[in-house]
Amino acid sequence: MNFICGKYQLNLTRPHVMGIVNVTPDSFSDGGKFASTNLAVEHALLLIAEGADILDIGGESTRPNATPVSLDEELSRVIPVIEALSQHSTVPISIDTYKPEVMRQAIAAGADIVNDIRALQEPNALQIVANSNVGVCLMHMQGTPKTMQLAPNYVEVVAEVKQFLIDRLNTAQAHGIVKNRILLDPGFGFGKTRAHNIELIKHLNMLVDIGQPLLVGLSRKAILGAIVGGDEGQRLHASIAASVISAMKGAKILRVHDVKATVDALKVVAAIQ
Ligand code: 9MG
Repeated sequence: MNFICGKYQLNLTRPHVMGIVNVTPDSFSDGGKFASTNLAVEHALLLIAEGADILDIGGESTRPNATPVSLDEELSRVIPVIEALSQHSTVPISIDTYKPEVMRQAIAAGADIVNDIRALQEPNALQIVANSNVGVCLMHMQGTPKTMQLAPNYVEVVAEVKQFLIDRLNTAQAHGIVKNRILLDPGFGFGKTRAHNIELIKHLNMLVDIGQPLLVGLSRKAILGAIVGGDEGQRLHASIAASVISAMKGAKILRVHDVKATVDALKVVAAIQ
């Protein structure tokens, strides 16, 4: 199973690790834009050294209840990081955004993948990706980050998420984005209760059956905190368990904060598989 993204072609026979690089004021430095760009690039290069197969660069928090940032602010956070990384990175660079203009400028700056929590539903997003050679991750979300955890509601969560992903896959293909450029993602924690998330992990095979590579992001998420307790910094072991279970159930890309630990855990999965 090959995933084509920009100048890269990833063979997803073994599970791959996407390392998270948040370029938000709380994640790096309070020493201004230049300092936070440098720290983000340094962090990204460390994740590559730890074995990351992909870097995911994000300038706006997508946590529940997060306040949106302006287009200009997001651009000023992520574009310098992508420009710098595109000179040095040996792995594909993903831009985590739902804003079409950020997609456009990130692709021009050297991004290889668009990771879109809104699955290219914003006006013009489909065209921007279609008119490029980047890969794309289409994610399911009910609501928006501001509202999504207020009252998530499904009759049959797995079937509904699956149908949404199939619809977005078909729409992307109809706009000229070929299948081997597309990843699908159930969007753990995005408009889902604990029960919904568990149901989705349990039945991940139903989403694997769509036939596209699945990306899973459970790293340090509240669902894991609800199971093991503790704050975000205390969810490493639970995150590793979640990555291992997801990979064993067929996920091909794991989006994580803790790259080295996940890479080691996934080597064990690959050896068994
Ligand atoms: C940006 N972001 C935060 N969580 C995510 C997840 O689970 N999947 C994807 N694709 N992106 C995410």
